[in-house]
Amino acid sequence: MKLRNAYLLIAGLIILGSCRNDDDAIGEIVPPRLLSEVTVEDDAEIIEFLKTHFYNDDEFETPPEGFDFKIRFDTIAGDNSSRQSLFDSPNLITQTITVDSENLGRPDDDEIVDQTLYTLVVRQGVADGKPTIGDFCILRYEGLLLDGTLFDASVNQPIRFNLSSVVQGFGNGMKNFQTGNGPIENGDGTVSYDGYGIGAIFMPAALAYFDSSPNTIVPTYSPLIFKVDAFTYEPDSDFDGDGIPSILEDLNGNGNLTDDNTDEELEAFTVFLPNFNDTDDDGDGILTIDEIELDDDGNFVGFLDTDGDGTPDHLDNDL
Ligand SMILES: [Ca+2]
Ligand SMILES: [Ca+2]
Ligand SMILES: [Ca+2]
Ligand SMILES: [Ca+2]
Repeated sequence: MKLRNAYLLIAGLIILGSCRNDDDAIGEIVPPRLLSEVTVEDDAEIIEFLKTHFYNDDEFETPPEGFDFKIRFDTIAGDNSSRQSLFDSPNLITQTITVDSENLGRPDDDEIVDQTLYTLVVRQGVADGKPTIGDFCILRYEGLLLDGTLFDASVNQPIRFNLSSVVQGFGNGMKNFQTGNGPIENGDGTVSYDGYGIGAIFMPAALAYFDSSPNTIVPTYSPLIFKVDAFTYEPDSDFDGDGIPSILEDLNGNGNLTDDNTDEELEAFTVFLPNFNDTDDDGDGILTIDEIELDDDGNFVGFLDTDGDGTPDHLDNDL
């Protein structure tokens, strides 16, 4: 699995030409592209795909015997001319997510651009609740380019993802899915799930790999599709074990845990640890778990504000 954190992108990275066009000279350096420009292009490509394709909704509505509950996309044409497009499907959810070029390793571009994320929920899961980007989720996935090329997939067994260690569009798409029941032991060492959420997430490059590539198949600046099966999730996951459910460490509530780093200045010459991955969020030498309120079982109860200045103790390093 090569999904990666956007915050790991290196500023000023020079991308060698991927030679997708015949007139690209070998070794030619492709200048970095602007977030604003890529956004418009990607959204147009995704909408084009959504308007010209349909999925096997008939099979999901009346499952034929032996149906594998996999989504299949096809072009609206010929015998399929009357099929409802993905774009017109009542199962398509759109979300707006604001992306700062700084988080793509481009602070000098100084751009803040809204992205549209499209999630097709083909079947909702039977379990209550939906994962957040602050949770671990057990799932299965396939990553595709818009032309249908498979570039990545989980194989065989379900995989467990921290939804903030994967590309931003993935975690934010997963939060639209109710999950299912399981794990159910199959008796041969494998497990399965039933009643889980099924769908696909369509994301612009700015919510995926932007100017980098997870492998040689994915060109830079590619919009992507992930087909997903949302098996189950772990509510109130705590990625750094500091006692705070990770979703509560998205301080600016923007669907991105990687851009909240309270002690960023202190970490300027060391390791940059966003709060969801930092056990001492304010860098005052006192662990966060010792600056919050927990019950006798160690479960999160709430924040403390000892000096009453409106900043909770774990984010207040002059306390
Ligand atoms: Ca955030
Ligand atoms: Ca930090
Ligand atoms: Ca933390
Ligand atoms: Ca602290």
